[in-house]
Amino acid sequence: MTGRQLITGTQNTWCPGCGNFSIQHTLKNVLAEMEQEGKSLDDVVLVSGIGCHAKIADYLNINSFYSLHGRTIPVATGIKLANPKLTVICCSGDGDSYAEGLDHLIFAAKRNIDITVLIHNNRVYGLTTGQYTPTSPLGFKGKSTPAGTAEYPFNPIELMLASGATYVARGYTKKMDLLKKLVLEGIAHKGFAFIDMLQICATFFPVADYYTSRVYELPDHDRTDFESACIKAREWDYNSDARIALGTFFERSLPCFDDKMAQHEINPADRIRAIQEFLLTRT
Ligand SMILES: Cc1ncc(C[n+]2csc(CCOP(=O)(O)OP(=O)(O)O)c2C)c(N)n1
Ligand SMILES: [Mg+2]
Repeated sequence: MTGRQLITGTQNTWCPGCGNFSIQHTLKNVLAEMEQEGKSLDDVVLVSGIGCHAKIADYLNINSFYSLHGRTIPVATGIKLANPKLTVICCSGDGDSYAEGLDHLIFAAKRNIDITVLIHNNRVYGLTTGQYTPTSPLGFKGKSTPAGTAEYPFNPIELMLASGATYVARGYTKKMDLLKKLVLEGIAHKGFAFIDMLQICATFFPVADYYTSRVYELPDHDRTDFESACIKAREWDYNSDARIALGTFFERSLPCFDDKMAQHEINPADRIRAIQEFLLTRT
């Protein structure tokens, strides 16, 4: 199907001013560009978790799988392994993949599965009305922490570098041109691509002024230099008042998990025989 209307007619329930609108329109533009360059959108799958971010699966007219909270990445991994020719994009939340699904994020990076993970990082549980997440700043006052969190946030860029991700970037929803460039790069990257997208939650964490006054694009950064990526990643720790670097921190080329698994492919009849033998030896 070509030239399709990419935004669905489903009633949109995001709050006015929500950063998810920028992400939706960025993805729309990315998909349109991919199609113009000859890619069939029938070969693209979007996987979402559960949260405000996840509603994007209802609002974009492409193949999608609305999964469980915290299970975006294992579903995406299964889809990629079952049909490696698909382009698999995850739209996940900071609650979704930095809290309940964190182990999946780390292992997907470690395996270098060829999927693109976009984190709608509004630094709060939006859908469940404002509880803190692993990236909420120290002292964040929300529904579950009325006196402010007693925990420091972690730094997902640093975490992904340490976990072996082969493409690591950070975008911001109010810099849509850069966001589009990063998403296109992440999808083109062969291997695990991770993009932390700083996003405003208009209702529970409306910090546009904070971000807008601090963000800058990484100038003359050598993305193949791991040490320099780590230094840049530590510049802003998701809590300090430092400037916030946007762009690609790191990229390298390594063999992908899905390619390696495809080499172990066995034919379906042999697979069923192996399963039956396995079960018979255990009864
Ligand atoms: C297995 C499971 N655990 C917890 C929940 C409750 N729950 C639904 S959405 C959500 C938080 C969503 O936060 P985030 O992933 O940051 O998405 P946002 O709403 O901020 O976009 C939680 C805890 C659930 N639905 N399922
Ligand atoms: Mg969130």
